Amino acid sequence: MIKINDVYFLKSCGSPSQFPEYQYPEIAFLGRSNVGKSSLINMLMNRKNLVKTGSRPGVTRTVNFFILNNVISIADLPGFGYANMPWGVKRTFMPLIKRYITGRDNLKLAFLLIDIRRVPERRERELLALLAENKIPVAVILTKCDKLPRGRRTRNIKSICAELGVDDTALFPTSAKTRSGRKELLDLIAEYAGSSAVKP
Ligand SMILES: Nc1nc2c(ncn2[C@@H]2O[C@H](COP(=O)(O)OP(=O)(O)OP(=O)(O)O)[C@@H](O)[C@H]2O)c(=O)[nH]1
Ligand SMILES: [Mg+2]
Repeated sequence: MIKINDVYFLKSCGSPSQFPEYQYPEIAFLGRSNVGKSSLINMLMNRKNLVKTGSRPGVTRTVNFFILNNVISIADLPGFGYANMPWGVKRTFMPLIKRYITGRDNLKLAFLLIDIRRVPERRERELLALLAENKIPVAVILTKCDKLPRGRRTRNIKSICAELGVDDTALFPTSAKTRSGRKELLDLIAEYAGSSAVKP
């Protein structure tokens, strides 16, 4: 398990040309709006307000980069689905997310977050396919597990596995509220920390 010694916000980017250049291997947090990407980062990093979260979808509207322990970077992405922009325009961040996945050499591991109460849909399968094409390993993270009793949780995990065609060992149940699943994810992050950011 990686120990959180030092984590800081580096940069917020609305387009790929602004993405930071460095040698850190990067972990991306992907998933639909409101699934809990930003909350999970705060929970993992032991910080209440490192990243802004909110009850309405569309809180994160740029790619936000964080540096952990000076060895690994974390990218918090906007959700796919639609976000209500302040000036009353709806926009989808799917093109930005896809450009991030296909163009980001630093990207070493993707966390694809899925709300445990929902079945994965087309866009999640689309992202899994795009990540596979780009040879990026993926961990499927189930969020908001505190919202279901244990029996329903087990049933939903089964149907999510069936839908995605994966074994339940490929899924990581978590809760930002109860902090469950934190150790498993920090272990996974530790495996990638310190690896080279250069693609073979
Ligand atoms: N009960 C519960 N609520 C959660 C959990 N994780 C997130 N939430 C709530 O879900 C809402 C959305 O959380 P965010 O972390 O902002 O979600 P996001 O995926 O970053 O959303 P966007 O930035 O809009 O894409 C907030 O009201 C959080 O408090 C969880 O594990 N349990
Ligand atoms: Mg967010």
